[in-house]
Amino acid sequence: MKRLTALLAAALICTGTVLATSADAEAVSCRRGYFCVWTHANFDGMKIEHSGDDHWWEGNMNNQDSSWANHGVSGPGVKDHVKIYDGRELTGGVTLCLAPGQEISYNGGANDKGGSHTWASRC
Ligand SMILES: [Ca+2]
Repeated sequence: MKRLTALLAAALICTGTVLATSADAEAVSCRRGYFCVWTHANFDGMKIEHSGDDHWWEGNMNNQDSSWANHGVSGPGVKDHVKIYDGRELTGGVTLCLAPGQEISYNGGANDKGGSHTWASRC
């Protein structure tokens, strides 16, 4: 049953990715207006929700991030993209940049690398 649920969740996530440009089609559990990070792929494990910047990810998320969702709300002049940096204090280069509505279930290049993030106007 757990496997079936996981498959179903994966299918929903795929659908959500396709429809990511429309704000009402968000599939993963992450509050509107928030950037969410999970310690495991496929939006599993521990989750942290951020409404603002965090330039110092705590030890239980630092270099543990494996999936990400940007549920930021767009608007004129709003910083609705999220840049994740390799190191804390926005150092070490950007490992990922998420557009509003974007959900990433896994990324090998960015996996377990993040140390801080900031909202930005663009990638
Ligand atoms: Ca991880």
